[in-house]
Amino acid sequence: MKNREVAAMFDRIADALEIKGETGFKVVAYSKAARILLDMTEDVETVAREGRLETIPGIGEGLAKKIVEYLDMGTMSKYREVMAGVPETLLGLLEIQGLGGKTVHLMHEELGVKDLDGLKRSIADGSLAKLHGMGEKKVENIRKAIETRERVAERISIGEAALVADEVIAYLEKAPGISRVSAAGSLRRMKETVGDIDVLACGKNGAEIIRYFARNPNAVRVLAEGETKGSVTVRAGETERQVDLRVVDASEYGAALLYFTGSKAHNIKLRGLAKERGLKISEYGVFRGTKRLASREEEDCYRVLGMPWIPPEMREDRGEVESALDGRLPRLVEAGDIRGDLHVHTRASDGSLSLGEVVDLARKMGYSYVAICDHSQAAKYARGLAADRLAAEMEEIEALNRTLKGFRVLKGSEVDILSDGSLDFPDELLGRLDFVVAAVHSGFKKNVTERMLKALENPHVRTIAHPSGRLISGREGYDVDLDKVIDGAARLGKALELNSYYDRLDLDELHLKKAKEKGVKITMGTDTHFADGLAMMRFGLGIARRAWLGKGDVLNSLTAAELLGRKAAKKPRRKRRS
Ligand code: DGT
Ligand code: CA
Ligand code: CA
Repeated sequence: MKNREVAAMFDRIADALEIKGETGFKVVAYSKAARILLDMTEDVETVAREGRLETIPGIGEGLAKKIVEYLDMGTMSKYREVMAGVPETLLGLLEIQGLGGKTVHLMHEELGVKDLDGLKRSIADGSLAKLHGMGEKKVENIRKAIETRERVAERISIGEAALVADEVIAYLEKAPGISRVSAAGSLRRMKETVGDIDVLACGKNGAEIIRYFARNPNAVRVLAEGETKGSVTVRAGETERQVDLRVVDASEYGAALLYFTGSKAHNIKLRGLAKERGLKISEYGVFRGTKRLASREEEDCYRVLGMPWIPPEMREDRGEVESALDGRLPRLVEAGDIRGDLHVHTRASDGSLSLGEVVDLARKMGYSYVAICDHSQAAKYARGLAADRLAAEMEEIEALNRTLKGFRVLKGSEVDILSDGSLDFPDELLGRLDFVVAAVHSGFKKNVTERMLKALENPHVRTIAHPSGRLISGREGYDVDLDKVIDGAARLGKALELNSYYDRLDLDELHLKKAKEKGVKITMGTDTHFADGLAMMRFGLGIARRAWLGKGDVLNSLTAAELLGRKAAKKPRRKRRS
């Protein structure tokens, strides 16, 4: 049904007429026709085909002709005529809730408002409120609407974006005639923050898929709904997120996916390379002259450019194209390489899961071990365990392990690094643990570098949790020199954590890269407190891959026996009797 499309055209004509200063029956006729079309249950195309348009109350001869023109040609000359001369920036203001064409016209004429900045100034200096028909209350609503729009403009963490995108993609997979659908853009590249969410699809009828997309029950507003491109906003926590969908032909899916995955810098690099070779690359394919050499799969496009497929996480023009051309692309760590989660909380401290629940969830992830790292006593806010409670937990774990086959719970602790750099538990107790993560939870500004280095010197400490302490949602991290911590870890043969909780992702990709260069191994843990948290390993994995980490850089690729130390790893294997 094109009812909505035609209605949108009429609405925009009405808006544009108002911005141009027209009032009266003409404007009313267009917006009324738009409403009628939206309320109509019959398909406007059917009504038009049967010549019954003018029988609809509110649609006269003139409007009927325009509808027929649009259905036949896909354009409306009246629309183009009205739009001519209306500045984009003024039209853009109509997106703000509570702002109609009439108000925009008045603001423009009387206050000289040309764009959003001008509008904000007229709110701030009180001139908007004095405008005819305005008043304080209306202005306050407009001010709030602007705020909401600007919140949409902020970036969100990959974890929040993935939640939205997963839902949209699951919904789209049920679209009529859809054959492929994938995330693109920064989300597919697993960037730690995402601006808008890009989705690519192909299927039989693009317009139909986009109509279905726009009807997503989670969609707050439909920003665009066309033949090949749709755009909606979807609620994501406190904010709204823009989701862009493009639908392409199956024969061009790979080229489009490559283009819309980006990054822009990667695309530009490929374009330059293609040019050097007398080729051209675009969202439609790789061409020599007018001959299309590749477009169906990403692999095909890369191949005709002389290189293997490059994982999306690497596509930032940070040397990946050169490596690919030289056949030196590293093999990145994969989900299947991760044998366990090395930082999990239970309800013994501030988590919500029992030991048994953690084990069940870890097994569902396909793991063969998990390290329980509850907080230590100094972390009072987190119900940190005193020595006796830790000892009790260790006993509970040992008892549980005796009942488990092919799975091992590691006795661990997230032990606080105190203000003098000493640890919250005595060495004797730490020595009885399988896996010790040391963490700063207080004194964020006090000698953090020195304290971390001192903690790394303790023979029982394997790794430092969330070394920067930042939160992606906005908390500044510790006052710490991470380069020195990385050097210290390298010197002492210790690891550092990639905390994979979506709001941490700490170390970040830059420092992971530095750590790898210095030979420092990485431990990955989700730091989960909840049932759905173990699955966040995928975000850590994305960041690890963005830092070019391989299987060998990540201690989670070891077996539990290997992790527990050389002795265990070197034990001669008993020959299995057949
Ligand atoms: P974001 O949304 O800010 O987190 O970042 P992206 O990378 O998702 O960027 P976005 O949504 O503006 O565009 C999606 C992809 O489309 C981008 O990664 C590459 C491609 N693209 C967009 N604009 C351009 C452009 O001007 N040139 C080229 N070569 N590619 C572009
Ligand atoms: Ca994007
Ligand atoms: Ca986009």
